[in-house]
Amino acid sequence: MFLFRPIYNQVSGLYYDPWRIPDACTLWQWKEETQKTILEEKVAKIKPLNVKACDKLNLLIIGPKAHGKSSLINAIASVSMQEKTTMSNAGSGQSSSDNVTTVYRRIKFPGLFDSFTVGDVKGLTKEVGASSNLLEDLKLLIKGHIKPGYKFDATKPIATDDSFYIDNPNTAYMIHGVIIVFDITETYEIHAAHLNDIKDLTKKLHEMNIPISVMLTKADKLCRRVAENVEYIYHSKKVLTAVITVEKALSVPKKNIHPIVNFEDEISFGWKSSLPLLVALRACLSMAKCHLYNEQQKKGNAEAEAKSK
Ligand SMILES: Nc1nc2c(ncn2[C@@H]2O[C@H](COP(=O)(O)OP(=O)(O)OP(=O)(O)O)[C@@H](O)[C@H]2O)c(=O)[nH]1
Ligand SMILES: [Mg+2]
Repeated sequence: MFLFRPIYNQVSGLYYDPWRIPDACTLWQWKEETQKTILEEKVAKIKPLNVKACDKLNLLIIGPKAHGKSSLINAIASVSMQEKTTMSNAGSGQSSSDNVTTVYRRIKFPGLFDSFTVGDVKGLTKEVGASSNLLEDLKLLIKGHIKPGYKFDATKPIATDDSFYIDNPNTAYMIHGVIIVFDITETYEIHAAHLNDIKDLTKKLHEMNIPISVMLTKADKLCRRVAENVEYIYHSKKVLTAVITVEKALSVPKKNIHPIVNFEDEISFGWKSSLPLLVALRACLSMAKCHLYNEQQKKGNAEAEAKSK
């Protein structure tokens, strides 16, 4: 065994021991029961602590175009419905000239996931400065100032007299957690325009204390061992290298960076392919829940202080 491990580590493209144990609370096993527990007991049950004030946790998905944002939404919807579902148009992957998604959509999932929503927005582009108006819109959207249905305009950010602009948003309109979606096969050389845009946004998110997670899509395309068997995702050397690269480039802690596989092209999906996604989703939702609670506490304290004056 002692000799076997180093040889295995050297020749297989994998680490014998996983570089991440995805669920620290239980004995992690790639089993259907694990998927069922995380799905039904963890992800489906997570909800805001004060449901009267805000009954859903709002996540927002941002990232470069064609990196898999809409496919991720479809994968979440499919898991929620327990059957292959399409909620957001995903591209064919053949052309990268146009964004498929251009309108802000807030998706409520039919099925098990009724305690959270996911926002789908236009993707960031590689032309330097081209996303500056989109970034301004996203900052306002995160604060709850933009209604779903708004069509992004590359030439200008939303005006305060726009019919999709909300003057005084409440916590139910705000974003409680942001997921940066990034194609793992593009992490070796992150495009400078993407890096600048994402850094600009994450700086703002840090100021607002909004939790940030990164989901690295297309792990199956990066590593053939993951394509063979998704169980290798937490053993793959290539996947770990990508996670570390992103940690350094985006200054997001490693624990908040999750490799996943969307199953857009698959006709059906099994419990196994959805497991990394569920692990990632659970982590994002529990951070969003804490953030919303803290915001509500702050708001409550500020109101009490104002009354006492
Ligand atoms: N192999 C593989 N392909 C994926 C994965 N995720 C997405 N894709 C493919 O990547 C392409 C782009 O995906 P989309 O979901 O349309 O990307 P998007 O980020 O929504 O793109 P825009 O709306 O244009 O910004 C599609 O062909 C998907 O099938 C994945 O995990 N593995
Ligand atoms: Mg899209």
